[in-house]
Amino acid sequence: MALLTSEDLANMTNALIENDRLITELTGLSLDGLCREIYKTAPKNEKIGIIPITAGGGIIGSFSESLLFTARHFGMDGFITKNTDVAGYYEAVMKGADIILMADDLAYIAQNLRNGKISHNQICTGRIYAEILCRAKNTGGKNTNDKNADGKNAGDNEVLVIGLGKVGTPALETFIKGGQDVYVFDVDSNRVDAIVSKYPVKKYDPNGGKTFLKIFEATPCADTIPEKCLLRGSLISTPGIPCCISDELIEKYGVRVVQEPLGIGTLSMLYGVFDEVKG
Ligand code: NAI
Ligand code: PYL
Ligand code: MG
Repeated sequence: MALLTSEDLANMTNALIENDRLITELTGLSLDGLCREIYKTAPKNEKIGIIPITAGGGIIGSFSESLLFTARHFGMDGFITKNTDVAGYYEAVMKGADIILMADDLAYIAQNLRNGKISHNQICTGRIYAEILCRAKNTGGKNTNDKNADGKNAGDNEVLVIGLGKVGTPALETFIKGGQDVYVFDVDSNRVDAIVSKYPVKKYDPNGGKTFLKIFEATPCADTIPEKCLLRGSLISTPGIPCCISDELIEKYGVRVVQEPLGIGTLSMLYGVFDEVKG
C-alpha cells in the first residue's frame, strides 16, 4: 500500500475543514451528518485511544496527531498512548478507551472494544468518497441537455472510477448500490477485465471521447485524469495521493475536488464502529 508521509499530512487540518464545507455545499449534509446517514450509527461519548505502531516503515510523523485532531474536531474525547504497539494497546485499554485506532503498513483499523465492531480504512475511505459523489446535488448536467428516463440530466448518474484497488473497489460497489452508471479504468488491464466480469460496469475507453460530470480516483499516481474526460464544472472525489489533477486543469474547467489525506476516511471508520441508532 502507498504510505503517507508527514508532508502529505502537513495541511491536513485545513483540508479537513475545507472539504467538510465543500461536502456540505454539494450534498446538503456535513461530513458528520453524511456518516450518520450512511452508517445509521451515532457516537455516544466514546473515548478514542490512538496507538502509534512501529511495525514496517514505522511511525509516520503527524499520523497519530492527525487522528487525534479528527476525533476532537468532531467532538470526541481521544488520546495518543505514550507507549507503542502492544504496550500501547494495553495502556489504551487501561485508560478506558472504548475505540482503538491503529495502523501498520498493511491495515489501518478502528475497533470498538464495547460492541466488537471493527472497520478498515481502505473500505471506509472508498465508501465515503463514493457516497459524496452519489449524493452530490446540482452537478447540474450543465453540459448535457438530454434527460435520462428518471428525468435526471444525462451526466448526473454517470461516474468514472479510476483505480480499481483496495479503495477503488469498495467505491465502485457503493456506486453500483447507489444506482450510478459506472465506467471503470485502471492501468492494469487484467484488473479491469476482472472487475468488468464481476460487476455491472463498463470499460472506460480513453480514446472514446466520453466526458464525465463525476469522477472518482484512487491511485498512488499524479495527473491520472485525462483532460478529454472533463466537463466544465466536473466534480472529482479522490482519496488518491498525490493529487490526480493539475491546478491548471482545475482552473481551466472550474473543477471541484474533494480530496483530503486521512481525516475523511477516519471519520467514516469511526461511524463504521459506533452503535446503531434505532428508527
Ligand atoms: P491499490 O494499490 O490497492 O490500488 C491502486 C490501483 O490504482 C491499482 O489497481 C493500480 O493498478 C491503479 N493505478 C496505478 N496507477 C494508475 C494510473 N496512472 N492510472 C490508473 N490506475 C492506476 O491502492 P489503494 O489502497 O486502493 O490506495 C489508492 C490510493 O489511495 C493510494 O495513493 C493511497 O495512499 C490512497 N489512500 C488515501 C486515503 C485517504 O484518506 N485520502 C486512505 C487510503 C488510501
Ligand atoms: C491510512 C493511510 C492512507 C494512505 N495510506 C495509508 C498509510 O499510510 N498507512 C500506513 C500508516 C502507518 C502508521 C504508522 C504510525 O504512525 O502508527 N504505523
Ligand atoms: Mg481521507
